[in-house]
Amino acid sequence: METNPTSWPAPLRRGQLHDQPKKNPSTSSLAIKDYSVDFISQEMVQGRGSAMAVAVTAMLCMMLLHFDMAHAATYSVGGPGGWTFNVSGWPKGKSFKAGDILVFNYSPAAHNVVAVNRAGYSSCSTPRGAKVYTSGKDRIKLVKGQNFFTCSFTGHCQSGMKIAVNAV
Ligand SMILES: [Cu+2]
Repeated sequence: METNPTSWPAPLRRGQLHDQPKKNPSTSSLAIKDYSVDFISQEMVQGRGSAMAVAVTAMLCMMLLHFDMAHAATYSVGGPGGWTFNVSGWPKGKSFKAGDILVFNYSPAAHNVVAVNRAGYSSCSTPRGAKVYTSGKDRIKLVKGQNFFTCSFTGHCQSGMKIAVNAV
């Protein structure tokens, strides 16, 4: 064997890694251990350590973002068109959670937002004591279950200016 006891175990270069255990079978476990330490240090030198740090940071950001989204989402009712006629199909296909915010954008001269119950939604009537919003940029937090909103300007609800949103 050509092992030199005075120089071994010395840090291995990458080219030597596979050969060393075969050359010295009696100390192969020690050689492999040395290999591992050397391998990690080379990874750090080659920048893979920083790549890992970037990956971990990215994952943490995604988790935070995900948490924030799960916490509360904000929706503009009606999309770019805002709160207007024939908006009743807007909630379809979307999933809402309690605590999500609906933003109603509209001209206060032309419309309003009324939080109604199921009967008010169905018959386009305004229950006594219903909360009426008139800012034109109302932000309304969804409660768990069904949330119903209409516009109480004459004929508007009948023209599809109403939404039913189920929040889980
Ligand atoms: Cu209206």
